Amino acid sequence: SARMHTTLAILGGRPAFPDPLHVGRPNVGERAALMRRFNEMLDRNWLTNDGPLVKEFEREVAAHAGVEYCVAMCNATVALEIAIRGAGLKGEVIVPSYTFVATAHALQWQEITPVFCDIDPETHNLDPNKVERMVTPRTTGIIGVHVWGRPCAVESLTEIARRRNLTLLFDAAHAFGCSHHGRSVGSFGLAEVFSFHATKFLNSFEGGAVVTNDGAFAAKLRLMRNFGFSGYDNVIYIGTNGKMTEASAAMGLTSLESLETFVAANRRNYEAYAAEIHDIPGLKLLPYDARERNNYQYIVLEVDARAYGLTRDEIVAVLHAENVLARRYFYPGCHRMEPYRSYHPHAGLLLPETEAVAARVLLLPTGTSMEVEAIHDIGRILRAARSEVSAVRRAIEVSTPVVVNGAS
Ligand code: T4K
Repeated sequence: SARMHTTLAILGGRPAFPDPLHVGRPNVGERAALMRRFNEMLDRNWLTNDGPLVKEFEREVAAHAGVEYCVAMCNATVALEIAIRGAGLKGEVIVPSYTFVATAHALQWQEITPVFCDIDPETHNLDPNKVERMVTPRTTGIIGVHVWGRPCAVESLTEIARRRNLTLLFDAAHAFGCSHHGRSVGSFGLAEVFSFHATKFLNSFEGGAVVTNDGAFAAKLRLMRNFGFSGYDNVIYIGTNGKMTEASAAMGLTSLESLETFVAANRRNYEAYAAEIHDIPGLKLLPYDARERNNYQYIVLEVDARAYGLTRDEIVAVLHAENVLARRYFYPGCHRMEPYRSYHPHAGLLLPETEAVAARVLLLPTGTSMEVEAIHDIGRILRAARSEVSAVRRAIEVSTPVVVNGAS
């Protein structure tokens, strides 16, 4: 771990950390178990196409999520695309803009219009009170996102979907291992989609899955994942290649065996950050509901620029100078990314809370590779920056070239 120097790096001191601390360092389980699975896989010479490790991983994920069916995929973006297509969504689908752009792209990729709905600033998730007014005659569905693994307003969305005859899916990319009112995320709506990307709580290098209790839907997705093949020569749907490899399933199964270790590390980090941050004016650590199961995978800080004295972006500059690579997820919101920005240039007018949250959030490094001592150092940096606000601001002003709109 790093020693703290008295001078902040942005003011000319040496960076607190010699090597970058990333948001999204993978959690890796037992290496020997992974290598054993790789060897067995190579001995079998069965590498993909619904192999035994993928089948085992699907059973395990379904059991963890408390659902009947799991269809593993190559990543969550393709899993979303296949679930959306399998559910027959078309026209318009209501989604938050405050999400990773993949949620919107999975729709637009198949010419379905994502209609961006504003969020509740407390939860960072779809505001159910604003969802219904986004419904038009072209609306066919709603995709709720459990941002940071904190479940969205499942009951209200379910009720709106039922009343307006809409299909409800959930992007649960962040929420493997989390619960809502004691029930595991995975069984809400028609289906939910997990991501097992390297940066996620549970990783399979790349990977994703659709989980559902609807057997016919699961069977359909299974065919669509494999080009629509039903048996050797018989194609009965349009399909794509969404298959998970055996190597990914080997990693996923190995990760599953260490889930408790991952949660414990994340939780320890979360508590260490909470202890550092609770008395710094202008900074708030987004809480997890202690009555639920959480994976504590994201350390989400909200900056009140007036109370702290520096803006979120200025704090990010301070941290980056120290080699703490804080991230601004999901700035600036999908509606400010292409092609959505060009299609709907005024979407922001309906998304005031999305814009406000995207302007004040930053994510800090956590996970099994993060040490508590480093979190103490980050706490000291955040306190030091607050006591030297004007010097920090001057340093940023002279070092940051004026960015001309449109120039890269
Ligand atoms: N829905 C939601 C709500 C999502 O958040 C995501 C993905 C999806 C859907 C789609 O799921 P997938 O199709 O990916 O399964 C990252 C991830 O690539 C992405 O999976 C994730 N959300 C998103 C929130 O974050 P980037 O572009 O920020 O990734 P990148 O390359 O900057 O990686 C983050 C940091 O992690 C790096 O700075 C370094 C570190 N890292 C990364 C990798 C891959 C490592 O240390 N080792 C590694 O192997 O999108």
